[in-house]
Amino acid sequence: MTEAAPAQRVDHLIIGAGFAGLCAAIKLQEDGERDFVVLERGPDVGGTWRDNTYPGAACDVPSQLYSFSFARNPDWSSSYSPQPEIQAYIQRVARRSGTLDRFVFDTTVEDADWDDTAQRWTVRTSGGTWSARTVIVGAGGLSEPRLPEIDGIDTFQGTLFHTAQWDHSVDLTGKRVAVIGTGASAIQVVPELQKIVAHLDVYQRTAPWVIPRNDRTYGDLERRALRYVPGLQRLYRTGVYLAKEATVPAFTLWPGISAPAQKQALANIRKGIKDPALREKVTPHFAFGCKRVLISNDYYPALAADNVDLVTDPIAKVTGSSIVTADGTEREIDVLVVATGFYTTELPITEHITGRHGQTLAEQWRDSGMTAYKGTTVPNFPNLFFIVGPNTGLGHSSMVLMIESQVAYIRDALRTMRTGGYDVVEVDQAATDRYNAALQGRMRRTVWSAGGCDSWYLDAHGKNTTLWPRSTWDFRRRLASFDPEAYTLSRAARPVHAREDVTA
Ligand code: N01
Repeated sequence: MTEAAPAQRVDHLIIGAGFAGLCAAIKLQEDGERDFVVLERGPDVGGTWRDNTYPGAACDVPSQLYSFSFARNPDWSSSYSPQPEIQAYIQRVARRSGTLDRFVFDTTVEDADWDDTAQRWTVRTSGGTWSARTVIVGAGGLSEPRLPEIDGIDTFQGTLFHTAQWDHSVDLTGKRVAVIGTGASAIQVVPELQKIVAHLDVYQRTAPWVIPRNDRTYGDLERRALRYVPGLQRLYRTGVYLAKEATVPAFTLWPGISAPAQKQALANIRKGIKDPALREKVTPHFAFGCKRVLISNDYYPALAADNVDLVTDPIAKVTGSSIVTADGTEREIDVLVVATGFYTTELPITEHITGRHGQTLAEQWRDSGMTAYKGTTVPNFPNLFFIVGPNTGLGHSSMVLMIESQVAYIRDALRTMRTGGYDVVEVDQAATDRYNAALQGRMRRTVWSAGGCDSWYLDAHGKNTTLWPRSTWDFRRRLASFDPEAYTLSRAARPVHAREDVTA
């Protein structure tokens, strides 16, 4: 029997090389840290923007907000960037940051266990074992595709793939294709498929709210101005940021104020679809904003096209070559595209992270649902930090803003450990409970909870464990500096409650 190779030791181990992991790597390096590694299961940086390559994939958040504040991009081609541009941006930032030599690609984290004796994490991966003092999880909130559980789907003999795992080797031209789902991914891919397939069936379970896209191409002059006029891009970005933040109360306090936007969405239906029966089918029956508000100019016209059917009868089963709906209708297809979203409230990675008492994160969260302190730290999981953790998602703006806030907080935590000579930092249960009680109290009033819909924001108990119910500015303020009074910090031998002894 061959002996297992010894674990490679690092100070910090980052999981994931998307916006989150990359931001953490860049900022750790800025702080003078070099003893860290970024493990990435894919072959490149980019995360969700590397994976989602379906036709039409683009950002539904304005481009100006979809970049790091420390690496603004004057070169976006339009106000909503297509996926290839975002992926190229992430690659460029990674290359220029000088951190890429710390990235290990094609390496999947299999298990991460806290070793209370060594006071370190043991991280087993497809490429060997690592021992790290701290682990930063930037594995993404929308990174695990969810396949629908439909009777017979595993017997389908044609080609089947998820939008996040697009099979570019399949030529869809002239094929009979079905798309299951009508969320953000579906409404982007449907218009592209409609142009090339022989026939498209779109299976809708719940009609989404869709407002016009209002996209605009940036001219050469405009791009030059953004690049060379001092302060212009910052000003533009601030304007877009404030416009987005102004919509927060419509989601969190007074849903009534989104009435004009809802009117716009209804007008969008009338503009795109002439057939009254089809208009009725696509008209949502829940409050505007309860599910993610989608933006598109070409989704409704695509549904109205002669080669497209919108199917609203529930799917009964999938056969070897068709989809059968509850009314008994059988529709033959060659290719089945599932646009059914992601695991969001039961993140698969949590089954593989084991804390102080031998319990996995998934086990700890089984009854409570995902809960963390400031979306970042979890009791019983020392020296573990989440980026895009529980209740850090947004219904209105760019996740990059949240990522930067969390990374600032983590940096300050590490700085506190460094300067105070602490080996272990662990958030207190009481602080976590207080934080989440306030957060969930706030959540009750939001349109996501009270708007009469089911969505990926809610877990199996109907609890919203994914979104942040305030402004991004508020989140940033709360995470601006590490708050040791919510933690127990300890040196190798004796635990010290932060309140007793914090010099940082
Ligand atoms: O996934 P979704 P998505 N049978 O969960 C339906 C981000 N994103 O990939 O509404 C039949 O929103 C489901 O129906 P219902 C963005 O944050 C961003 O589209 O649950 N149907 C729904 O219609 C977004 O919110 C961009 O009744 C089934 C759809 O599948 C998030 O990713 C672009 C079903 C799933 O919609 C997820 O979007 C794309 C079943 N068994 C995505 N199961 C940007 O532009 C599910 N559905 C930045």
